[in-house]
Amino acid sequence: MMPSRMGRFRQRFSRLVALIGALLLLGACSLIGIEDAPLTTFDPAGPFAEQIDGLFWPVFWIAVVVFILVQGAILVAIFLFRDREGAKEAKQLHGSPKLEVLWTVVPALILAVIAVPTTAAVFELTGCDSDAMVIEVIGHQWWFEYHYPDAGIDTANVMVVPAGKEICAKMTSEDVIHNFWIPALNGKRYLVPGQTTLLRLQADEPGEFSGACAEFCGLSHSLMRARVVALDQADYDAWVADQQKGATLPAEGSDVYDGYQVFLSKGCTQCHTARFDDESASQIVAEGAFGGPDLTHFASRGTFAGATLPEEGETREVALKRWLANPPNVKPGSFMPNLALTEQEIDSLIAWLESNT
Ligand code: HEC
Ligand SMILES: [Cu+2]
Repeated sequence: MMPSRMGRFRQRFSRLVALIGALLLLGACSLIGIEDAPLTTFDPAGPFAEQIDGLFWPVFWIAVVVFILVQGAILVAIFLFRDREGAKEAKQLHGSPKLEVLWTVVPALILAVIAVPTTAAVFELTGCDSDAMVIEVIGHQWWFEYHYPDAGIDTANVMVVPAGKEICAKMTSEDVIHNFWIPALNGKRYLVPGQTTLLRLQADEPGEFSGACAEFCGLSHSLMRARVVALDQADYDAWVADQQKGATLPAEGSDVYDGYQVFLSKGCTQCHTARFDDESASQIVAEGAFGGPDLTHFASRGTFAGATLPEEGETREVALKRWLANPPNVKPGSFMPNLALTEQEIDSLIAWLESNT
């Protein structure tokens, strides 16, 4: 006999539900399979991320218990009171004040208990210790700038920190709202134009930690990433000493010198600062003026263009060629324009940029 229209609909519907269920299950498995998930929150590397992790698990297990109790009660009710031959009619009732009070009060109590450590954590994670080391974080479309007020360092894309020390990130934005997020070190926090927001960060051990802008901020939002590199104290001190120096002014006649000349003549200095050991040669973009990353120590940074380049498997040279040839092609909407450089100019520029260690 052909199944009725209703029967066919039911069959299709239950197949669809099964398919969606299977896809969700597979999706969950694939997350478990990612060994090297750079934005995982389950791999805290310091006390602040640990505090969040420490909140997540108890709340998760409370939710699991509630889920099992509620789903179990539904299954038991379905089984015990199913329609079958000779079953008595169940007791018919309307409302049960006792039960209703119970299932209102119990969840309210659970939520109240969870709210206490959660609310405390929200304040603790965003208020800095008074002796923490300050790094100013400035959001730009689409890269993060880092300013070290005590050391007088200005850098971009890679925030270098001493391991085992608390950092107080004092954050703001030059354009739209951004959000700074390094999952291994703390939760997310907004960067708001005209305001200063605080976020404490600490990595217990030396290492590299990935992050991203976590608030939609325009065309290349997905290409606004961040990286924190934690060094032990001696390496950190050496890094600071290095960054405080100016770049070496290239000697005339070298390939590096040609690149430096391109930098001077192609309008790069309108947006990019480069400080030199001979200070009279330094090209400085005024603080607060529109511009791009400081290029004085460009080659000391493991990544550039909003911590997106070079891509995996790509050399710095290839990535730089792509970038200098047409920035908006690499990052849609980029405020670094296509400057119509020749291949020769690009090669020279790369030689100069990569000499700025
Ligand atoms: C109108 C301003 C402007 C001009 C002119 C300009 N740039 Fe840029 N540049 C930027 C901005 C903004 C960024 C950051 C783009 C991003 O990551 O989204 C950038 C990024 C870069 C980067 C990557 C730096 C890093 O650490 O991420 C390099 C290298 C660079 N520019 C070199 C040059 C050179 C060389 C010239 C001249 C040929 C030049 N720029 C001209 C605005 C400019
Ligand atoms: Cu952003």
